[in-house]
Amino acid sequence: MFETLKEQPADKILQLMQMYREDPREQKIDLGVGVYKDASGNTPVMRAIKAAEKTLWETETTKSYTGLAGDPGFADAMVSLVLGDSVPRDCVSAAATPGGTGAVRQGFDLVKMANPKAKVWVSDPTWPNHLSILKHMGMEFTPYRYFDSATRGVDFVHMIADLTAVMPGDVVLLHGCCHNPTGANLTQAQWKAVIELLLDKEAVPMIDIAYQGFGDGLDEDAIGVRMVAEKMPEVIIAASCSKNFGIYRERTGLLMTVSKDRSRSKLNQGTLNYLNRQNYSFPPDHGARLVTMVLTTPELRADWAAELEEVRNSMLGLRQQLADELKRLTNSDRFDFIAQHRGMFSRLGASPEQVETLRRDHGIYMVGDSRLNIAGLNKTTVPLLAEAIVKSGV
Ligand code: PLP
Ligand code: TYF
Repeated sequence: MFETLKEQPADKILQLMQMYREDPREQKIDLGVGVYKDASGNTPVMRAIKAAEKTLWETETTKSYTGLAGDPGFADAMVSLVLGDSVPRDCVSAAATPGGTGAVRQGFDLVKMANPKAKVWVSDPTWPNHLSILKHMGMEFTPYRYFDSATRGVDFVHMIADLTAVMPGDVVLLHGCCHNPTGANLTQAQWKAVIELLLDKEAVPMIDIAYQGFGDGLDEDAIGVRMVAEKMPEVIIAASCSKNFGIYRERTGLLMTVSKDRSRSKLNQGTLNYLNRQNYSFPPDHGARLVTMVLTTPELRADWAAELEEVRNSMLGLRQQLADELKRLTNSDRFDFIAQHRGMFSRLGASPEQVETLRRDHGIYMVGDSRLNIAGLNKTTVPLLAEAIVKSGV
């Protein structure tokens, strides 16, 4: 049977991680995979998570199964973190999933169950896993224009023009904040216009939020998703705790549905539970429990929020330093977009050849579409990157 299997396309981001590891050069810079790194290049366990882990070790008395949707306390804490008070809690159904990827996958499963004819609209570009999961599931999807390669901002005129073709019941996938891979994000006015369009088209928004707290702040980064939840009758939301709690390998995420018609919440919840059972029964609990402890213990929450602010500000500082350095070297403001982008990523706008030159001649690793992870830099490597960018003719 196995002889029928075909080679599957590799994940380019993970491939790049491997190439970086194998590069023997001492002076090399990893701007590839989206993992936060501090100035020494480490991805630390956050202080509040460590503290919660210690308490958990001391107090946990059982590792018996939770429920199919995971610990209800986790859902409550995360629904509140993501949605604030934009919608009453009883309009929201939620189930813990293995990471944000698990939530995205289950979200697509939910779409397929509810409306097999739904087409999923995805930003061009988007996180490559969105596309590979949709392909694997045999779901129909269409890109909508999103990024203006001249300004490196959102190409809003074309985004709206493309979304005008959305049909009732179609699903429009949006990034909640810190767009991956471009770093270009919708303004509040643009969110409002998208909501009006989707209402008019009777389409269903699905929001992937994987970087809350990495852009403008915890509440600021949730403004879009909260506006959508407040205005739209139905919403699907996939949230990841990997980045903002620094618990990548614990695989912690939450899939939420919002139905303004509360009488649907029970059925939605049952469907989310059912989907978990079909795929893995009970979702992982360790990371979810840590997140719940951090969010519900005031001292831990305050310390976590403070550390997240340090992380966010360090990335903003690096963005500004890189934009300033490039301004100095090129005598132009054409790289100012780096300081305006938000989150871990910016799409530089370099050609594949230039990305290759940066890797070959300068040991600088960024994804082939010229996405760079700002957190892979530090004060010393910013000038090296800026010089290499200019030398490579970007
Ligand atoms: N969605 C986006 C846009 C991402 O960039 C990521 C990557 O980390 C995820 C979802 C899911 O992350 P994870 O499965 O590690 O929680
Ligand atoms: O885009 C990124 O780099 C992150 C991490 O298959 C990631 O979202 C990369 C590839 C992958 C899963 C997560």
